[in-house]
Amino acid sequence: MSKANVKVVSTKPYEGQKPGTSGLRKRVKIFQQEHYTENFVQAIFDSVKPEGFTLVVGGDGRFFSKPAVQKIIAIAAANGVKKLIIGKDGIFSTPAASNIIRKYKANGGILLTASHNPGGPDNDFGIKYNVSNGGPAPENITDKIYEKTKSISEYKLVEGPEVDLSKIGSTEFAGLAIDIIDPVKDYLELLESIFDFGLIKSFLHGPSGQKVLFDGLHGVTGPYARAIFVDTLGLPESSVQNCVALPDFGGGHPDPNLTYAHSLVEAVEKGQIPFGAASDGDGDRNMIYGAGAFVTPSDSVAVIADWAHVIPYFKGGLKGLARSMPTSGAIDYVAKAKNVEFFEVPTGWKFFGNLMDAGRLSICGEESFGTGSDHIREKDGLWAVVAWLNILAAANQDKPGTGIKDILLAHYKKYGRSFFSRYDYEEVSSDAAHKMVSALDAAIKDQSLINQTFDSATGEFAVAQAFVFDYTDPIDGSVSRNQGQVLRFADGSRVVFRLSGTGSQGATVRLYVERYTTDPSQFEKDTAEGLKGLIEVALRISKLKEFLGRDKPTVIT
Ligand code: VG1
Ligand code: CO
Repeated sequence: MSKANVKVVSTKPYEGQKPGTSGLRKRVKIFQQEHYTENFVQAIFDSVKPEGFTLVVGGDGRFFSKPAVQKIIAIAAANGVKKLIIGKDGIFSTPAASNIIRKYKANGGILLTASHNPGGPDNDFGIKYNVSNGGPAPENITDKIYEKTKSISEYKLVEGPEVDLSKIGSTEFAGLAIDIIDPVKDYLELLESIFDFGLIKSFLHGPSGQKVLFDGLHGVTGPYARAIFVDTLGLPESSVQNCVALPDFGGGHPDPNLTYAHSLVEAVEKGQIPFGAASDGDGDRNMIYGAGAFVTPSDSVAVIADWAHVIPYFKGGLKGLARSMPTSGAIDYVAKAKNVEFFEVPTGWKFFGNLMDAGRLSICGEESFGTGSDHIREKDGLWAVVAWLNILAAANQDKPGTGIKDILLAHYKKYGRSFFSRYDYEEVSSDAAHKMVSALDAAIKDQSLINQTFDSATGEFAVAQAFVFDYTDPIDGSVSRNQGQVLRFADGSRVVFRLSGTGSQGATVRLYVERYTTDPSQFEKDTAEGLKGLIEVALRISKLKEFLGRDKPTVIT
C-alpha cells in the first residue's frame, strides 16, 4: 500500500477509555461519538505495534459491530497490519475467536463485545484486545493502551469501499489481506476433538437419554448451538431456543443466571426437562440448570474437574486447577484430593492465561458463570455445557438414570458442600461505593474487626481474618493489588466485597458470600436458607445499605 493512501486524522483524547475486567465497555452512544472508536483502536495499535501482524476480528454481533469492523479494517490497513481474519458478518463467539487466534497462529485479535451487557442503540458496546495466546491482554498491555488514549492526537486510516463481510473467502483492502471465514466450523471441530461425542450421542438417543434444552438468549451462540446439538448430536430442533442471534438480543439481558435467563428456567420447569443450559451474549458464560436442579458455577467447575477423566482431552491427567478469588472453594477440595497444583487468581479470565501457557493449569472457573480449560484462553460456555453432557453420559453408563442432581449430591457427599451466593448492587453512585470501600479498608487496616462476634438468625459468626486480596502472578511476578476485600470467619465462612470492572455506568458493588458444610442434612437445602445468617452479618459489618442507599440487591445469583 502506498503511503499516499494513508489519511492522518487529528483527534483529541476522550476521558475514561480505561479497559476494565474484560475490555472497554460503554454505551453505544459513547462509541458513536466522532473519533471515539477510532481513538481506542489506534491506541491499541500504538501499544502493540502491529506492523506485519495477522489479527482476528469479530464479536457477538451486537448493534454497532458492523461499522466498528469497517473502522478497524481502515485503521489496520493504515497501521501496517498484514492480514485480518474476520468472522462472516463480523461474528465470532469469544471462545471461537480465542480458538481462531491460536489455531491460525495470529498475533492477536480485536473482539467486539460487551459480553452479557444488553445491546442495541441505547445499550452497550465493547472492544477488547486479545494477545497471541488467544487470551485477553494482560494488565501491562491494557495499561499501555489506556495511557495512549490519554495523549492521542491523531489516528491513521485508509479510505476505501466497505468490505462485504457476508462473503466467505479471501479479499483485500488497500494491500491488507482479508480472510472472511465461517465462524462456527473451527470451533465445532475443536469441541469434537475434546469430548466423546459418540458416547454423548448414544446416551442421548439411548434408553436413559434425557431431554436437552439450550437457550441462546438471542446471543452469538445460536448458530454454534444448532451445529452442536441439532446437526452433530442429532437432537430435535426443539432442543434449542432463542438461537437466532439478534443485534439487541431481542431486548433481553443475555446473562445466563436465574434472574435473566428466565426463558430457560420457565421452559425447563414447565417441560420438566432434565438438562437445560444457557449462554451469554458472547458465548463465554454458561448456566447448567435441569428441572429442580440448579448448578452453581462454583460447583460446576468442581464437578467437571472431579470427572475430568471421562473427557478424552484430559485422559493424560490434570496439570492444575484454579478459580478466581471470590469463587467458592469447592474446586479446592478436588485439587487436594487429586493432588494437583491449585491457584487462586483475581477476577477476570486474563489471570489464568499465564498459568495455562506455563503448562500448570487444566481446568478453572469463576463464580460469574465462567468455566473453561486450557483448550483456549477464554472461558467457554458451550464447552462447559458439552462437558456436563459428557459427564452425564459417562455416569449413565455406570448407573442408568443418573441426573444433574444425583451428580451434585454425590459430589457433596464426597467433598462437602459450599453454599455460595453473590449480591449485585448495580449502578449505585461511584462516590457512595468508594466511601463504603474506604470504610472497609480502614477496618482492615486497624484490624478492629478481628475476634468480634456477630449474632444472626442462624448462629454466631466471629471474624478471624480481614484482608485485601493482592495477587502476584507465579509465572511473571507481576502484581495486581486491591482485588477485593475479604472477611474470613472462625467457621471457615467467607465474605468478599468487590467493585465491578465491567459496568458501563456508575459503580456496581458485588458482595460474595460462602459457607462450607459437611453436614449431610444441609446438602439439599436452599442456598438462600444456607446463607441467611452470613448475609445478614455481611450487610451489618459493611453498613452497605446505609452507604449505598439500597435496600435490596439488583440481582442475586
Ligand atoms: C464480571 C465477572 C468476572 C468476569 C467478567 C467478564 O467482572 O465478575 O468474573 O470475568 O465479568 O465476564 P466484574 O469486574 O464486573 O465483576 V464476561 O462474560 O463479561 O466476558
Ligand atoms: Co461473556
